[in-house]
Amino acid sequence: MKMDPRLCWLPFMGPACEASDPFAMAQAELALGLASLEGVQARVSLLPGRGDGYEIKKEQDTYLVQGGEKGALYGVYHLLLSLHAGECPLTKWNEPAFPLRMLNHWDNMTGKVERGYAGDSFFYQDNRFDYDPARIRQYGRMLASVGINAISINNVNVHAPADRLVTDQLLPEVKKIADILRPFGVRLIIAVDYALPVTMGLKTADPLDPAVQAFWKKQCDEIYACVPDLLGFLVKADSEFRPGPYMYKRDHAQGANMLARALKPHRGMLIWRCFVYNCRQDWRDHSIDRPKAAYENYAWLDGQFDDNVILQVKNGPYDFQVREPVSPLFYAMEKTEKAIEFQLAQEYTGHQIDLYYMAPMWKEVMDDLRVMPKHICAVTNLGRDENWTGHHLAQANLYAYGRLCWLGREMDGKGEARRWIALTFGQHFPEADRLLSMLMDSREIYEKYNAPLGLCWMVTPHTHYGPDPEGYEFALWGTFHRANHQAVGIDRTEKGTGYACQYPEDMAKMYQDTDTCPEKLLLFFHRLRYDFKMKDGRTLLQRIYDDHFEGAQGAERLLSDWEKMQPHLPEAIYAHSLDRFRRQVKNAHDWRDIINTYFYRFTGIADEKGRKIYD
Ligand code: GCW
Repeated sequence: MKMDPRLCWLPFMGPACEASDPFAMAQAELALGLASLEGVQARVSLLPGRGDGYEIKKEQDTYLVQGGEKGALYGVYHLLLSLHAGECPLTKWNEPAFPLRMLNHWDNMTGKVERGYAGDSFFYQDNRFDYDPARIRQYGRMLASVGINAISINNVNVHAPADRLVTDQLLPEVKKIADILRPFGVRLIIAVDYALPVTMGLKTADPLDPAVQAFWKKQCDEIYACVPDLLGFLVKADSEFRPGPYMYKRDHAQGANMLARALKPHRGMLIWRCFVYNCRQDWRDHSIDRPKAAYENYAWLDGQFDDNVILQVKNGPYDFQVREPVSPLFYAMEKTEKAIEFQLAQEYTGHQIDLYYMAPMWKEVMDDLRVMPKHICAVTNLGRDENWTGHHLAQANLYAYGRLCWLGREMDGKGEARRWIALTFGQHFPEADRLLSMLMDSREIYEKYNAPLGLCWMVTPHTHYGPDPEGYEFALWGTFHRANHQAVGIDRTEKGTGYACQYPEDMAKMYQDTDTCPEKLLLFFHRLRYDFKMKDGRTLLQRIYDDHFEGAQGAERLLSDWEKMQPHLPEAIYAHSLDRFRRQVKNAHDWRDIINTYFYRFTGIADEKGRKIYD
């Protein structure tokens, strides 16, 4: 049996409507949505100039959705989703926590998605646009239903021919996508290649060169003539072999402002990623420490960026690892607008094979942030697969991410998971509680069988699935743990690399002291002996063993829980995810055995509980 291609948390609506603008879409979607709800009456009206906000009242027997240009549409989805989830839809005036609520596609025009685990791109194939407009509309609906309002449509690693998306060669195609998504309130962003002027015939891409400035100005004039509401550009510069201003001995404010000035007359934004680090590091050299890189490259530039520049910073200082502290850049650069970047694509969190519900992690990040970045972004987990996300349950991450964008700190990950289950599997799904526990436990389970206590990077190089404790240890990416027979980890205190000192003083103090450093981050900040005593009296080594046995058991439990749900699930969904849970168990066993053996071989110390650790 094939899965329904529209399968998502809006299964009750059928194909998405076509309409000229978000308010017309709100009216059309409301009419369509009401057809699936017997006896419900509702109207939607526009409050001009009120943007993304909305409220929902009830007058006699009729729900009244009132909202701004996009708000009316968000309000309609709020009404429909609430009713389908069995919740009261009434709400007072409601506005999103972040003005820009973005997704980044890492889609290449070949059709391959970098770090994509849900099939090929649904925009491109064979180096050209190739999509089903109905599916793009359905995508627009999914985005609007949770309030996401901007997407970048190509990989930040811009490979030809995607570098031409900003030229007349491909702009007409970009326009078509923009036209489909505009009525859903979704604006496009294009990832640009900093070296484009050179590819197109100039001698240089130096941001201070007048010819380069004129080039981008002309390009922007052309772009905005074609797509007048393009949100702007996204740039990965001087990172992992991408070109950038450093090639011309210019700093990143000079580099970013040049593009920002070309965009400015069109009210375009320049989104500049801060994922800049030395990716050719020698393991013998202890003087550089990769997590320090973003702060070192950017903090000193505070106040120098134009007002239409947004710095996009990954949530942690490394790279979407299972457990990292919040990037210190979020506590610096007060005068600079920032966006926080998460990764829904499960690059380091199980490839959408292993179950990993992210909302609890986002919640921790939000709690640790003192000042909220102004905007929010995430790398998508989407592809051409019929269920959009590879693992059907990974859809919960896209849904919850939208809710995070809307609610910010107020988002309740458990409540959103419950709501997603009700919408996807029905309000009266008898296994809702079991599924909810599976989602809520999934992060801890995964973390336990992965690299211990914030150590990071014990993953198979390149693919990033499965364990390989020394896979990166002598490689050039700057991701070392330096385990030996006595100790493991990098000392990142002031006595070590000094990374911890990039935080505000009180936080630096907390992280530097093993008594106050959160246990889950101990090996991120400290180099510890295996006999280090944890708070509960266990040794570090025993804690590592215990976590790995428990994590693997957790994965087995997820599988058996899923098996118990079989009678209540559509066969195709059951079978599809069953296969993933089986693969997850195998993965968890590999992690458990390889990590435990790795440390056992160094220490020669057996598990206190006598469980099997291989020689
Ligand atoms: O985590 C790394 C990924 C790269 C990615 C890069 C980035 C798009 O392994 O595939 O490139 O991050 O964020 O730019």
